[in-house]
Amino acid sequence: MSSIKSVAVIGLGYVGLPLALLAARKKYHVFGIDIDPRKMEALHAQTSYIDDVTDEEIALSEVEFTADVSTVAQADAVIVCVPTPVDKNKQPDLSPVTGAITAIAPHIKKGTLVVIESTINPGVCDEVIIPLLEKVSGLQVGRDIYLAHCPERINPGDPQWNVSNINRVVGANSQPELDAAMELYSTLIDAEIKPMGSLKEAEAVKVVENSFRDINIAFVNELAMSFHKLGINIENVIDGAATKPFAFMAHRPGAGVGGHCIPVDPYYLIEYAHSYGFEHEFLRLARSINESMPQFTVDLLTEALNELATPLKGTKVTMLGLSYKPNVGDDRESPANVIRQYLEEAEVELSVYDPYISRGSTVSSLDRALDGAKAVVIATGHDEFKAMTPREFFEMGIAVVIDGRNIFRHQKDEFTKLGIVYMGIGI
Ligand code: SAJ
Repeated sequence: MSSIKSVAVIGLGYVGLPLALLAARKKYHVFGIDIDPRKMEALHAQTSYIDDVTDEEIALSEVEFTADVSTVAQADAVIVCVPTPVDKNKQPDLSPVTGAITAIAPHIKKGTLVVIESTINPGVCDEVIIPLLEKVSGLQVGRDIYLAHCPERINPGDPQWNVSNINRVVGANSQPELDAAMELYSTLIDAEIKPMGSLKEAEAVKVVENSFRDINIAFVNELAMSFHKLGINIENVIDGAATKPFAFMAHRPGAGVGGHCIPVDPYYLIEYAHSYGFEHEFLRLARSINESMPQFTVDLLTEALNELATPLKGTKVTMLGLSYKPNVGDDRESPANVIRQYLEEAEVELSVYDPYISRGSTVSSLDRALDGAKAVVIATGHDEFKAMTPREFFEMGIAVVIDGRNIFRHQKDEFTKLGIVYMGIGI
């Protein structure tokens, strides 16, 4: 394997674009490839479409942005960063990955290192990617071309952790392939690069770390629904448990689990193990608990309006937030979309506002969103919402606040004193 001087990054989303820019800063000759014409148009206009990437970074970068996949022929390494969503039946959808492999395979040259960063379940490299790569390229993986897996770990909106400083794992099926990938990533990432024993081990790391998060969130969500009936404040209890300096990791209850990773990755492992005859009952149960939280949130609204002898139907309700996490504009798998669907089915008079997602909002400001509303459902904990006070809700005539992210957990009594029916998730 010749030393790597040029890198092609396929897929310029929240994973691939920061990676391409990083590789260019590390003085690799970088081709940034994406088939989406809108991305190409934005990049050539030096305009960022990723929250964590500035226009200036694009303008200053040496990356050659192109939609022409054949440019991979000029690259010593090709890194695949395309999405791996699940379909509506929660089945893993590998078509973006197989599409990318099919597109690059006819053009990659002998000696190329191919790295998959997309999140894939154990077995996809061995059972899907290698056969496809060899069939379409006519080259033999492990001999003519090398394959490694380095699962992405981007955390959108995180001010501390970014593509350059997050520890990574790298897996391959032979020492020369592992060495080549370790050499590449050790020049890109200023953090620990841990070699894994195989492609499968590296694939398993990502789905395990994100399933770990999903089951821990499900744990506190189940406690929240239990404690709602028991009259115990789950957030205070978690604060108490978190004083234990070891063997406890605080997670927080909420209106549900969204995003591109956490609600998706467990299904990769669930489905793969199922195909080999093992049922991940625990992972499935955690998924079903987390997927029940939007309904629990709407049930709280019904319960609160009942206290005012007010039906859901016809009531002016404002949902604040569409994004799956605070202070970013990303509603993929967002629980807010499920809450919205339930509220529309209940025929409430619905306003929706998310400062980061105008396309899904029905109004363009917080004031307009709250104007005339009787009830508010907080689905995302954006800072703009947190900045409000109970008195402001009162002065706007709001009678019910359902706090799906417990952002006002410390002002619960203040709401009550103002005569507002306030309910959070387990508090
Ligand atoms: N959530 C809870 N309770 C929690 C934590 C999260 O309900 O205690 C919800 C959030 O509201 C959100 C969803 O879960 O809807 C996912 O939240 P997240 O903080 O995990 O956000 P992500 O999807 O951006 O997760 C990323 C992941 N990074 C990668 O997969 C590469 C995840 O592995 C990280 O653990 C996470 O960032 C992080 O630590 O912030």
